[in-house]
Amino acid sequence: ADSSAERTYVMIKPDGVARGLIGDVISRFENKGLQLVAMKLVQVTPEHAEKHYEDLKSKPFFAGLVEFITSGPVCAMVWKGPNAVRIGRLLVGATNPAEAAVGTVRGDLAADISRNIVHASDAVESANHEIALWFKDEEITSWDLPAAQWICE
Ligand code: DGT
Ligand code: DGI
Repeated sequence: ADSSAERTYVMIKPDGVARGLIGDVISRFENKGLQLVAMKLVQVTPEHAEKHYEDLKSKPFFAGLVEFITSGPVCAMVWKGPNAVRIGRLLVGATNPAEAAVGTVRGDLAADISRNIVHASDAVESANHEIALWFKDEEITSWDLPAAQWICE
């Protein structure tokens, strides 16, 4: 498989949008060398939020998580590039901002686990599942990153 074609689902949550951090988060992904192939602002419904977080249904914080994620628009994106999933998780940092390394989105910009600004898929399989949940095929663009030859061999 061509690892340069790997894609990941990244979402700036309502706290990140409300705090004016969309540009900061996007810059980090652009500067790293990943390619933005789809993006939209979405007011999430509770049904859709429950699907996105279905793995966490049994957690005590599930209701609060759904309430939070539906409380304002999110910025839904698909990023592409070599090891996009792993690199996305690296840029985002540990789930708990109190444990996230400085230099990551959560390490630099967040303080509480329930307001951690951004989501990034944790595996290739979940990325494919999440991309299909959030985007129609025709919403995902295909374009050439002019700098690609300077980013990967
Ligand atoms: P994400 O990107 O929001 O799907 O989260 P992940 O993949 O970084 O973290 P994951 O799937 O291991 O855990 C899901 C959520 O469960 C996480 O955002 C916070 C919560 N969680 C995980 N481990 C703990 C824990 O030890 N204590 C508490 N209170 N919550 C936890
Ligand atoms: O993939 P992550 O977002 O890093 O983490 P996850 O899939 O384990 O959890 C999804 C989100 O749920 C996470 O980003 C923040 C929230 N969350 C996780 N654990 C807790 C939590 N929210 C609260 N209030 N309390 C938690 O323990």
